Amino acid sequence: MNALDLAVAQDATLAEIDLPDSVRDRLGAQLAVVHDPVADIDYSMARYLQIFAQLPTRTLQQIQDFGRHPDTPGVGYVRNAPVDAVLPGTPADGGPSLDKATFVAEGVLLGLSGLIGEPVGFATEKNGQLVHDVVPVKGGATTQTNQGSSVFLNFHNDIVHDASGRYDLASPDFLVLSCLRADHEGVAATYYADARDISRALDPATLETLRSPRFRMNAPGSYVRDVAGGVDVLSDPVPMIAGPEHSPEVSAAANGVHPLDDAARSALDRLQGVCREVAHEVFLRPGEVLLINNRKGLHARSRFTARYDGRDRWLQRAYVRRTQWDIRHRTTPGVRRLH
Ligand SMILES: O=C(O)CCC(=O)C(=O)O
Ligand SMILES: [Fe+2]
Repeated sequence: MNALDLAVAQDATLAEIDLPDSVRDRLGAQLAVVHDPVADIDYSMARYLQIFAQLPTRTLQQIQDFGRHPDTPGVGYVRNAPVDAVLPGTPADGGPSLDKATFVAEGVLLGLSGLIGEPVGFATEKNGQLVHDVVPVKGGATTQTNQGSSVFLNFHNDIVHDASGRYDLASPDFLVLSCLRADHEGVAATYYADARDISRALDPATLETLRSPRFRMNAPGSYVRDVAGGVDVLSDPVPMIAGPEHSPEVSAAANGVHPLDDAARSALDRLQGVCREVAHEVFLRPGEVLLINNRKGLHARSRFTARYDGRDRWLQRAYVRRTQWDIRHRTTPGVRRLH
């Protein structure tokens, strides 16, 4: 079903983390008795830290290294995490689910998030929630958003509109995607293209163009729709790839990148092509989690068929910052973690 012919995983940019059954069961038993974590999130994060501290030391280190070092992989694939004993229907309309009786999935999502940074919410994304439901939504099936299903969601990173004119500054350092339910056919793939692999695969002239400030990012679809009345809000001209050759940062808006000239337009097309060539491909299943570095690489999603029958694909997502200090100008008074 999948039309993409993608390279086999290159281990330097993908970290594979398999939890032993005994660890899964121990985590699952402890997470099953934690109530809705969002009600007292700082307490819950402390509790999750205690629980996840029981991971095998090397696994714990691998996840911490993923969060703290520039030279570690851009994507981490965690398998065999515990799941909720009973899973209600996939929420409609982008969530949230009101029927979840246990919070094991939330614990896995936020517990892993806490090992690499701090989960944060953005007022213009999923109402500022800390736990996002990524589910297909009928009205959004063909959009370049997390609601889509019938179109390929192009390689992008999750950016945040900011009054500074730079949308990469306030954006999450990481996103964590945890699978609660796969799509009906099991064909939905998530892709990750690391900027190091992208840079190696590009010809020098294209790379130089992508490294020059000849692109304007459109603000996220939710911002354009809910705040800007449907009118595009473009960033200042920025490069798409920046930083030292050994640790490049890449940024591409899902809601459209506006190239400033013809060379920039071709470079942008080439970037999407190269991403497909170098990307890691993951078919997320329940109990599997992707830790995605939102600066080291771009992610994408294949098409899949949604039925809107309460059994569609369901991911939970968290946005994670290493620190909230640099985005304190956006803080909502009295509501910590909301920007
Ligand atoms: O559905 C996926 O696999 C990825 C969706 C996505 O890009 C996101 O949630 O930010
Ligand atoms: Fe995304």
